[in-house]
Amino acid sequence: MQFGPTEDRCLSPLLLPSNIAELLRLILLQHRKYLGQLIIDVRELSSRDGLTFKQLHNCVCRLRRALGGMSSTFHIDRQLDSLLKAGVTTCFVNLGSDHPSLIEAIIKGKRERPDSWPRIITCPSEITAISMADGFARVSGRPQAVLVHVDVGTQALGHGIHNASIGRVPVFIFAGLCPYTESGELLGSRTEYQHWLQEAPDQKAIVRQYCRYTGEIRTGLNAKQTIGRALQFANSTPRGPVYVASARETLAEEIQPYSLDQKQWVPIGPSALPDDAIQSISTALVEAERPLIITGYSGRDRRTPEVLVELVNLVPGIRVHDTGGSDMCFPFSHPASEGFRLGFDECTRDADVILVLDCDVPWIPARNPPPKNAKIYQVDSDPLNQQMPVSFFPANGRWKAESYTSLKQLVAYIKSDSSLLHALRDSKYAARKAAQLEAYKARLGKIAARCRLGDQEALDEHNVGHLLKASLPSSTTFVLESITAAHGLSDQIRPDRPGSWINCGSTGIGWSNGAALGVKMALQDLEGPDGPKPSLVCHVVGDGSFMDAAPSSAIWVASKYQIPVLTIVLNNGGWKAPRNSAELVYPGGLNASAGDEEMNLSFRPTPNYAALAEAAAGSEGNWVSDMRDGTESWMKGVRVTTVKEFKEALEHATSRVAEEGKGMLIEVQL
Ligand SMILES: Cc1ncc(C[n+]2csc(CCOP(=O)(O)OP(=O)(O)O)c2C)c(N)n1
Ligand SMILES: [Mg+2]
Repeated sequence: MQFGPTEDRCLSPLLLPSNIAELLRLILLQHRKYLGQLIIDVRELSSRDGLTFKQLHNCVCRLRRALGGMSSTFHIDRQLDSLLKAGVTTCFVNLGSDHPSLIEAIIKGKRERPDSWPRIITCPSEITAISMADGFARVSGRPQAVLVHVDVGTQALGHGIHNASIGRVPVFIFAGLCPYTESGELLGSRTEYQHWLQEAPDQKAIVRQYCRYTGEIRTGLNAKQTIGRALQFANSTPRGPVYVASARETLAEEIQPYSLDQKQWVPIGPSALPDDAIQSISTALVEAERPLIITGYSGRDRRTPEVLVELVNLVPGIRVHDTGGSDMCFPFSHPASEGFRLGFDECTRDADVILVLDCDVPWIPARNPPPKNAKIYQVDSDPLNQQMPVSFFPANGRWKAESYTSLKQLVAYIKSDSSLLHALRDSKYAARKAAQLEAYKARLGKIAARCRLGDQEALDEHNVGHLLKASLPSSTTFVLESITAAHGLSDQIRPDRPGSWINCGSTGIGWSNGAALGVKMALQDLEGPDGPKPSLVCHVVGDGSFMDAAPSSAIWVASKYQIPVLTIVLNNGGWKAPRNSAELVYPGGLNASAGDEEMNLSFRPTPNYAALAEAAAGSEGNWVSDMRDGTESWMKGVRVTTVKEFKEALEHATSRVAEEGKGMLIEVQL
């Protein structure tokens, strides 16, 4: 064996067995192009039995050090670097035996460049990790990274991946793959029992049908390109989750540092309506007798509600109905607002022209279909609902275009078309506007009448919504997962400000436990240390939803990383939604006379959610029911049953959460 002068010094004391020799030969072959003058005859290496893996590993490490002149670097290190350059600032991690190189890289990054290294958030449950990344992206528009452990961690993402996919949220997910070498052939090779047990035949298939892209990094040499491509898919409409996997040997591979020009790795730019579509939609809306716009996700782009208002103001009488409740798409305070109903509202029944704007389910065909002769136009980033096998909504015209760009086009066209402007001067438009205002006032009156606000009144979604609106600052951001209480809460909270109302928009319950934290983190980033006063995040969640997705994991994360959120748990004794579903299919069936217990919908006796929050956050166990007890635990849990108690709790919450930056959970017993 011959080495150059430096290497020789490092390796000469070693005696190596032949199997190590083979391993070294492979490593050196891998790096031959960097070594130049290095000449090796591995067959000359001596053999010695009984060398432990650790000793073997030490040999390899010494050899690596001997090759230090290569200035190589763990590719995983570059991978995190690549994410950073692509705008990923936070990694939500649930680590395992596939991640040693990642852990090394995390330590290295934290030590060497603590100020420019991604925040790494430890998430005891994967559903917390993906939901936090989901909530973060709904505010920032940027995907964050979720790192999970092989097949089991991928499966534990559970319904979080459905939520990101249906809810059109970009999330970058990375999972390790089992090592593909068994006997120490490469660094990263199998070292533990589970490495034989965690190799699913096709790990990516677990999530493929929910992802915009699934890929594998097979060599560190193009890791950045694979990540760049995945992020392009995540960020191109319809946005959604992407999944990249890589085996341990690949993650341990050493490569020459390289970088990509991020400016050349951009997603697809916004798409606009063609001229004929602009003309058809504009003309149809102006000429309609009962025009209706139905939306679901358009408010995700915070600029869109304002343009939608502009369009509606141009054509008096248009009504706007929000079906998804995913974002604040149109301000509730505008008389054209029909409010939020999950696909079921009577306003669809008499419309003669409908513009469906970024919406998956504009109506329920069996319950509130529009008239057969209604003219329907659809503008959506995914007009065919590509991942939904059955979705037969009719439309006279469909375009794959962005709602913000399209609305701007429609507004500009109407403003510049003299015949449309002339038509709009007809007195019927002013009359429609006046009638709309009257109908709106009558509706507000009905909504107000539903509240019972006496001190000793019991709580329901109406007075809870009313008190939230009345007591919390107007800058509050609501993150809601309130299921059967959602409509009532929306009527009372009446969201107006873009971004102030964030609802899942998909269906896997428990999303909000992590999402509310992600929302808060993203808002804090936007606000910055010298920015405006931090806005309060109020998380309102049904008891069933809360329990479904590792609440203790989310609360622990909130407490560890000091992410202050006000959580309101609506304790109505369990699930109400399945009762409604049963009644829709079997009105007057057995369900009509059955109690919750008989239907297996009851959580009674219910958990003590207030105590659960304190326990999960790690307080000392001195839980005291008086919320003003002055204890110093970061998380405070209280239970309320009357209007008076809830009012007092909210008063306390405003200073505790918004000003002191501490956590609080109010369990509302309905
Ligand atoms: C992961 C998941 N499991 C089950 C369901 C079915 N599901 C929809 S709503 C609901 C009840 C939610 O309970 P809660 O949050 O208490 O709301 P409530 O029905 O009481 O208003 C259930 C079980 C679902 N959508 N997602
Ligand atoms: Mg419930």
